[in-house]
Amino acid sequence: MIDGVELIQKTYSTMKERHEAARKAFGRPLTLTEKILAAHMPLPVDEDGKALVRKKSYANLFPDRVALQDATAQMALLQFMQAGKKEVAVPSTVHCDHLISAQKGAKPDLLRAIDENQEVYDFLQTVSQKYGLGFWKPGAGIIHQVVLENYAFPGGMMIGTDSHTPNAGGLGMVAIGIGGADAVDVMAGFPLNLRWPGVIGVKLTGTLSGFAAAKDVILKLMGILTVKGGTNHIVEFFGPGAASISATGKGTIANMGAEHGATTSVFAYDASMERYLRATNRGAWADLANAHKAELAADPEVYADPSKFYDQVVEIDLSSLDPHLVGPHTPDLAHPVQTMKDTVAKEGWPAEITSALIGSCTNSSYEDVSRAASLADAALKAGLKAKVPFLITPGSETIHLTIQRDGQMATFDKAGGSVLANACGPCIGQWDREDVKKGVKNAIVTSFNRNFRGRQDSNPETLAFIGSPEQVTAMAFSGRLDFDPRRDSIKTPDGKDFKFPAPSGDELPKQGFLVDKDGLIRPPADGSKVSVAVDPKSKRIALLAPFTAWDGKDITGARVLMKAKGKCTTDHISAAGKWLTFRGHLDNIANNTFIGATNAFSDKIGEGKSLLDGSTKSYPDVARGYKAAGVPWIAVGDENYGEGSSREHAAMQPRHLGGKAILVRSFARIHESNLKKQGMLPLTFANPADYDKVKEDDLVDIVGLAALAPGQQLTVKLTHADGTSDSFPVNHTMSGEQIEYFKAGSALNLVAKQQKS
Ligand code: MIC
Ligand code: SF4
Repeated sequence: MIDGVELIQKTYSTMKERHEAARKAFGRPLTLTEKILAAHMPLPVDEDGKALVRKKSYANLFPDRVALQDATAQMALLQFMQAGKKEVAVPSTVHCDHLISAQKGAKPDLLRAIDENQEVYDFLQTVSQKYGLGFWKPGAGIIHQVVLENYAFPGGMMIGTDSHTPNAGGLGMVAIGIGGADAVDVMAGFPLNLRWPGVIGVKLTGTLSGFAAAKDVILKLMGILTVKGGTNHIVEFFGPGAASISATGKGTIANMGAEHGATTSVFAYDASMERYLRATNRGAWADLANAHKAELAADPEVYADPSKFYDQVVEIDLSSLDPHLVGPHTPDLAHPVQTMKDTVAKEGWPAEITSALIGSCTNSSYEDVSRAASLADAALKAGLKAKVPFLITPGSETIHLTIQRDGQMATFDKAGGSVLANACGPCIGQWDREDVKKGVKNAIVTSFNRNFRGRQDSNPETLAFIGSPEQVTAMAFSGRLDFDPRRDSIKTPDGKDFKFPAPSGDELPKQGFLVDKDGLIRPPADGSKVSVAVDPKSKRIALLAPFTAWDGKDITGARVLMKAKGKCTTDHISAAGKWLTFRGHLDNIANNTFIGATNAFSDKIGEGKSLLDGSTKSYPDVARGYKAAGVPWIAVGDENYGEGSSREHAAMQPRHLGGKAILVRSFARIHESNLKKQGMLPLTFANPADYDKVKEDDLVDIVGLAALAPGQQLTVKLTHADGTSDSFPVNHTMSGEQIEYFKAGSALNLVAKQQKS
């Protein structure tokens, strides 16, 4: 299997010719998105020269790489084992980052994680060895940072079983977050079947200065696009301002694009990417990219008249951009920091913060850490220390070693900060928080990307706000949620007023990176002798049994297990935190199904009524009761259902517990695709107001399945408890192939069937 510079050469070798074909097919100049996608599909025209792809139709794409993180890799690789392949068809890596929880600091936390998760790490390592995947050990770093440092390249395409895979867009790659079953397709040599995206152009003008950081670009954009504004679009950044942002800053912007729902975000190749490639020992890649500059940007006509080629154009002037905070509970509630004083008072939010956390996959570059450390250093020199717990998560061992050498770590240490393991830790709820009890209202600030209720510390009363590492660091010293470092000062121990200077720091280390040499275990040339041990009694890993195929009939007499009110993210459907333990064991993790969802009939969280006996129980218990009694059920949701994570558990668990369909106002992209893969029917109300017709005691029929076809509506019939009924049309977006998944019981059943025949 080719990798490294040869892989790039291969991709670049046919790029020009494919772009030309795509230009002909579309009959116009191309955006960067279209160029990269066209370079990763069989020629984008049919024999008559007609375009094979149209907006909203599905394209077959062949990504260059696959990356999996430990919490999603378990289920993905369990499925891959069923696909009957000898080895992965494209270069793939596994990264151990999500299962390390933050308790006492980097070293002890890592040792404890290795001990506690031994069984899972052993499983992932042996599967990797057997099927030819690279295995990045726990402690090596967070998937997206490691990918940026080692694998991402301009004009490339990758997929990752994590929603923040778009981070690699900072290096000009189309990097898409997907569920495990989609990754299995690509690792098995099949294409990624992707809905052809629209393209949103974001023009950046001016340059960042003072406290404004790359993070503020995406925080501002979140306020504009909201959590669903990017859905089924790729966001393409361009303009003079784009070139002024470092490659890792671009990574931050692309990473958090997951929060507005975009398929991914991407930047054109420029000097900042060249600098980053050279600093990470990939000079030969930069030389290749330099030789293909025109192919690694949109056609000039697009930049000359953006509104003609992009579906939507947003303009952000970096010179007048204010530092922002977003939150609480949703990443699209954007506040310029100077407005926080009034907003905090008006909303009754706690004015004091209880913790400040920087780092994570989104913001842990050398530049981020250096700029944050410059503020900590200035505060230290004025005699100040962090007022609240100040936690720092480096993104990779390479960053960790480098900031240890260059002194930023010592600065954080002196300021009272704690450097955690190179892992997800508090960002995914792996935070053993002892300072604030559950149920106590409090505010925290992070430089992460997610702030759903309960996400970091499982406390629904924690109000989490997101800002740049610079803003969060300044707040760690002031201790206040309404602190604007450009305006406010802090009293020093000797009674003076200390005002932060503007942050400063090197984009890249002057002495180069201290590279982590031990993080990766490469697979042997022939892994066929490696045996993958799964203890049948294990509580953490269980081999999968295939889901049952469709019985050819309409669904009749189904119950409404759950009707969600408001936000129902993947965290609400399949919680993380302590539940990460069971990511390789479908039946055990199913015990968290919908425990975070708000019941639209009672406003209670995580519980509903069983129509078998009228009792109120936790959703998983109600579902198990229905399954045992042979009663089918559906779940109902509102807008952007399944927002957030790529975890396919949120689709597999309902399926495992006997669910037949998920009926909502709208879906988040990855989750909708995961449902299709697992043989669940993802349906949307043709008329959104019909959501209100669904009652707790209804019997539900889904009619028309025998004629299921792309674009064809189905009918939902509700029989209410009082004998009256309602019936309305529902939509689906399944392609012909995806309908076959439903019929076979799952996509994997189909692959296994094809493999046998
Ligand atoms: C997240 O940030 O929510 C996660 C945890 O990284 C998820 C993946 C998971 O649930 O394991 C994601 O973003 O896809
Ligand atoms: Fe890990 Fe958080 Fe990044 Fe997800 S968003 S990959 S949990 S650091």
